[in-house]
Amino acid sequence: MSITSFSLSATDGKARTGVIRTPRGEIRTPAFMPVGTAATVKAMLPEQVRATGADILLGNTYHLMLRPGAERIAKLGGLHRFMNWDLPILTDSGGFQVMSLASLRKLTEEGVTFASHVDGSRHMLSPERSMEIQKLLGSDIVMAFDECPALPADRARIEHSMHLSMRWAQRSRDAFGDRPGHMLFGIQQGGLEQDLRGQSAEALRAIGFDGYAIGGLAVGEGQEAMFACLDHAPDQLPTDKPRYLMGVGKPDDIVGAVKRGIDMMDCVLPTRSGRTGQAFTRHGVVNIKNARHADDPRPLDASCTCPACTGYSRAYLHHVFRAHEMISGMLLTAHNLHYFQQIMEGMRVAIAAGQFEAWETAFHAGRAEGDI
Ligand code: PRF
Ligand code: ZN
Repeated sequence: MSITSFSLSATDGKARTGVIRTPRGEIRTPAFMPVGTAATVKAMLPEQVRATGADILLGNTYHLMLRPGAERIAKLGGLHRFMNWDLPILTDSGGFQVMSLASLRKLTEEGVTFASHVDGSRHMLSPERSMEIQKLLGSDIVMAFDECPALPADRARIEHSMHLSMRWAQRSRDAFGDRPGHMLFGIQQGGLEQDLRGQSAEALRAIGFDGYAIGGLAVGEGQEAMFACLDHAPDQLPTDKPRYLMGVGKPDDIVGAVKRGIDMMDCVLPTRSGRTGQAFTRHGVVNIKNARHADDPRPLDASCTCPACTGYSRAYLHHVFRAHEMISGMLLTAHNLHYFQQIMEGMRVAIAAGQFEAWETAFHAGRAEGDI
């Protein structure tokens, strides 16, 4: 018996609900992972993140290797101890962040060398070094090292990149070795090309992983194209392992992904938007900086039980945002994370009851396009 496991308890259409078990705790799926890039979910204490309903956080190899350094975190007892979060952590492997944040990048078969966006210092990441860093951090779910081309890209570029990522997936598997209690996820690439996605899935299944991520989406292709890809990509992956859609998304992206068979997601949207004055609610998006909230005594969402909605008016949230008070980011982030976790909980309950379609209809019916 392995000490990590994934078990499905119900399916409804392609939507699934279940639980991933790890020595650090259980992850109820479908799961939304708040992003804790720099060993903090910005503006939130760990106990507040937990109170929103999160079972797992995402951390980043790229940011932590540059600052404060993986060896330093290891000496201080690992990432969980360092940031005071003792539940599961998934870490991304770094390649995707190198491509979006670092400069002077040089990509070879071996890996990628780059200059830090923090201080310009030069670094290297390879499948072997990424596995080493994620081990030093003490990550519970380790991601294989991959390369994600920006879309649009021509087919030859996507194909070459996918094959490179599959060779790196094998090297990640070999370097990860056997680590009881820790899981290694492979990452499917192949852009929007269904046959390349199929080849990528085959390569990953032949290597064998504890879970399978869908990478290379939500990189500018738009929701319609992403959903068209997700109409097939999850079906190409094993049914008995978790499927993780990386870097998604808006509430309706998340619901559409779960409907198509996705079990896990992460996105900076609820946290980043919280700091820029955008609140997601069951009725739509509220831009709290808008002057029409200045005298509004109502909460953001009267049916929400988060700290922002139970204690504060829109007028107050508007005031502290305009005054650049730190509590603005704290309250809106708490609300957004709470709302995202409520969506996940709603979907888990609906799938278990065989009511996903009715739940989805109600989800869309209550929402307005644009600001509310
Ligand atoms: N690969 C990795 N991390 C990612 C992505 C990817 O393709 C994406 C794409 N949406 C987000 N984060 N390793
Ligand atoms: Zn709220």
